Amino acid sequence: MALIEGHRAIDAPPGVEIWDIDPYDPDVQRSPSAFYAALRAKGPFVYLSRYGMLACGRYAETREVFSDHSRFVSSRGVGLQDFQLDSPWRPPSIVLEVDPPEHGKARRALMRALSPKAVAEMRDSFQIAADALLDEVIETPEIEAVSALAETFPTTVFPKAMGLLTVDRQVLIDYGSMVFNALGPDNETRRAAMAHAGDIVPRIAAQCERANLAPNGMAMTIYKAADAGDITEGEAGLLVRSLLSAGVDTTVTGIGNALWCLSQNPDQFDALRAEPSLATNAFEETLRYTSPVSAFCRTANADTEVAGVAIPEGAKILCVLGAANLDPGQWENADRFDITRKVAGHLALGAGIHSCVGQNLARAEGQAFLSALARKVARIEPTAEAVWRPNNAMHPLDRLPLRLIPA
Ligand code: OVM
Repeated sequence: MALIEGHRAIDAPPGVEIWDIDPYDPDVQRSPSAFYAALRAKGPFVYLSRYGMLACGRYAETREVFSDHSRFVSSRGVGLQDFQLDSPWRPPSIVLEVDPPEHGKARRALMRALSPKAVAEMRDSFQIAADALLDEVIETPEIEAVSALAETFPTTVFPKAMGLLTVDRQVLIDYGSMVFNALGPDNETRRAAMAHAGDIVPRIAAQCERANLAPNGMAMTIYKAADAGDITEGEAGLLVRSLLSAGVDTTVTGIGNALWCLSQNPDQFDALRAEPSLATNAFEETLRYTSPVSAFCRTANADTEVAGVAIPEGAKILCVLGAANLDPGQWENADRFDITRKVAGHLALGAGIHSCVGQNLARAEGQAFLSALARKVARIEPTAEAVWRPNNAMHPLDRLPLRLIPA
């Protein structure tokens, strides 16, 4: 049995085009739209010969595979490794990398911590922080917006919302990079992210401990579920680890990508300025248009079929959310960034039982940030080309040079 990147290579199913592209090639990752379009054009699935696996990028099949948790499981890993055949770099997440029925208990504990009510209580402080950050940044009109805004805002508000007492912003960002890049093959990008594991992993573990959490933060709500007997103390620690894994790089990327979208589409920024309440939908459209989480895998747990394609047990399927979110069969003027469009149904936050459990919190951050931007900035001008950062599961910016003209 041939293992490739920790999973069993399947043969190409009949009728599926064989494609030798590497979706994890840094050039593809920096500018993925041609890959997305070709993937959709080739059929409901392609066979990635380099990895002995399938990929999908049309909306219907991507949604079907991604949300059918009984046929396409998460417990065998949502990256290239099959956890039945190869051991992951860290103990598996008890919410991301697990199936029902175990999944439900962890998911419910997180849902309570991240409830609409809990998020609503944070909104005013997010808005104050966003307004203050923009007031400060706008003093120096020429900025590199990834570090000045996209990284700064979430790493200011998220640790406070969680109640982290010992915060190191860079450790949070670097750990997120490890978690997402680990989902790809053992390439240069993954190795670079993993190089710092020795320092970062123990520091993240410390940040997850009860003793290092404020009594009134969202993270402590998880430990309260342990006190109530709903989960164990060890499970509480792992769920706080999930919050730190999924809560920082995702929102950093969402906010950076929103700034990129608005800087590239001044008419849309004008529309936002004219109606700051469009901030919520502008953030949502950014999610559709740029898919901060660009692709996760599922694993077929038994022989099955989708769109007439035979999928064997053990097959890894790369679900390219970024391609589905730009499918012209699903979206009118799919490749236009339009902050007024009906954007419901996009797959940027997943679909089904594993859909992003932090989405209320992420949206609250995005909305506060874009609302501040709409009120405090008159114009956003690119001062140099944006540079995208290769990543094995996300589509983040590396550098975004901008000039912000005050309102
Ligand atoms: C986790 C987690 C959850 C969602 C995304 C993610 C790959 C990690 O539970 O650790 O990033």
